[in-house]
Amino acid sequence: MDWESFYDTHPSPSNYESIITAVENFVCSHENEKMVLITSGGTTVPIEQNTVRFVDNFSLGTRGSASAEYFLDAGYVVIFLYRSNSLEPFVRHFNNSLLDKLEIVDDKSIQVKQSEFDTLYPILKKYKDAKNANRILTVPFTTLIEYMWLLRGSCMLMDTKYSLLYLAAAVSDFYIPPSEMAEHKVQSNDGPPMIALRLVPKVLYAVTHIWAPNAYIISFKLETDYGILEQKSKGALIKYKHQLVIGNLLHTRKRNVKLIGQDGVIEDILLTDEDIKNGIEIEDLIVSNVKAKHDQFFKSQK
Ligand code: PAZ
Repeated sequence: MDWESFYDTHPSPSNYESIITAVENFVCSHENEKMVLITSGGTTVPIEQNTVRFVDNFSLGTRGSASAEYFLDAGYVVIFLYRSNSLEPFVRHFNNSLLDKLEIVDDKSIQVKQSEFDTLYPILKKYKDAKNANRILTVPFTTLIEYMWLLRGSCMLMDTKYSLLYLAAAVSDFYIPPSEMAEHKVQSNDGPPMIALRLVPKVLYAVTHIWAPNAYIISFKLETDYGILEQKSKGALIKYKHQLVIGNLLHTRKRNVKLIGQDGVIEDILLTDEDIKNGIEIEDLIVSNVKAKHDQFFKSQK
């Protein structure tokens, strides 16, 4: 199925109009400012219409949520299109540990432990500054179909040279069309289910040629076999003609990425054990590299 038929045959989510209106208002209130759309986390593929079970993937949303913070630091306005319940900017630092940082005072109030102040303050300050200045909009998705609609709607609102599309979500390549799904919970006493997965159409062509041809577009490529990473990344650049592919391997993605541009140059970003011990995050280096490339692109456009 091609991408046009996909949108013709899969209706938009029920809250689509209100979400896209919020994105549109956000975009309009930041005209002529550098803006990044970050996609983050994995899409789910339900196997029942009344969904009890779904196919998911490994992505935690670390790449996207950490990058969002560095893009804000770099002066970008951020639209964060993320898998519901995956990591979010700022909050990611405290997942599961927030309660340990608080204490009850005289059974009357709650305060941050003094020993936690230095950790919490800079993060909370950046979060409040970004929120109060309306510099970040978070847009959740869960299923593949929700993601596909929200990606299209957001990209179409960001078709300018000010926009950077940073497509880091782990999007399923396979799905079950709702028309072919069981309506109710699949029953084990009916025997092992025979589930036919269909291919999800590649929408990167539409992103780069139709929805946002004026934006600076970065796709991510994840592989598990080092031997095919470069070739697949270069293949994507040839096919979709966008500006940059960031390639990474499942088990080393937090310490090594490869940036591959249309000129064929491959830049390696590699963290040492020492960097990791010192709390350096690879997203910090990725974002400063990408910002420099977007600046150059921006200057070259009329
Ligand atoms: O979300 P995370 O930090 O656990 O992983 C990041 C990533 C590997 C999903 C991302 O860097 C990436 O490669 N996204 C594209 C995946 C793909 O090839 O579809």
